[in-house]
Amino acid sequence: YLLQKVARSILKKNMQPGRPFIVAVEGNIGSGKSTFLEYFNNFEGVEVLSEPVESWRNLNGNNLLGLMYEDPKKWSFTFQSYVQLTMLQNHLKPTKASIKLMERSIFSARYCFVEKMKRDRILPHSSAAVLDAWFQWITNSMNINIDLIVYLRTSPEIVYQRIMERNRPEEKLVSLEYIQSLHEIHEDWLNNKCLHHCPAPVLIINADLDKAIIQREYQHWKSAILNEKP
Ligand code: DCP
Repeated sequence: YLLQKVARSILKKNMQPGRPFIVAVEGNIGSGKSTFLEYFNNFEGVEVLSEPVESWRNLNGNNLLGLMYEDPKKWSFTFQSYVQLTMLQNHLKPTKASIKLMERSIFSARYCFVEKMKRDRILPHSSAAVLDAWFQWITNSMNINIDLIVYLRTSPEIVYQRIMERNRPEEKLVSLEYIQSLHEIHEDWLNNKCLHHCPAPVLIINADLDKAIIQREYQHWKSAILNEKP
């Protein structure tokens, strides 16, 4: 009877027994989130959920990412509404793996990108209020658990260079100013902790390091990221 009572109270607190350890990887555009995920995808018991950029580029033939960069005032609300939906789908996706590794989260969509669009008045108050109402309802009424945030911390100049080199057609319109300001917002949220609520402890990794040597850094933090017991 006592065991049943404990189990019930655990379930009530959304701490489902046996649920995976959930890690969200965050960082500026071009900070190396995909490379990080590729590295950790090789370990047993890890399920990687990449960001659904491809579906943002093709929703029934509509390139929402491209539209958002071409005419931000017209399309940012549409784009961020869809991002919020696809992020929620990733958060709620069941897994049998013991570690669920997610690229970004519903939180960075709201606290970094929507935040930036609000500050720049790209999103009018009315549209931001609708996105916020959805965000508040989702995060208050659903199990959006995150156990660890890995923050790939970079310098804006370095990621800007990488973005220019990878040459995604939609991102041709991204400016260094935009990247600098997104950097400050990530910093305030995850490093200075003075902006919005932080949903999990944060592990900061120096992601300015070159692709060839950053694996050493990943190796160094592997046991913390994969929640391995000593
Ligand atoms: N984006 C956005 N709003 C969001 C999430 C992403 O405008 N809520 C945009 C910014 C980029 C593209 O989507 O143009 C992908 O951004 P990410 O930083 O999420 O992914 P990257 O592919 O840049 O990651 P990395 O290079 O770190 O692997």
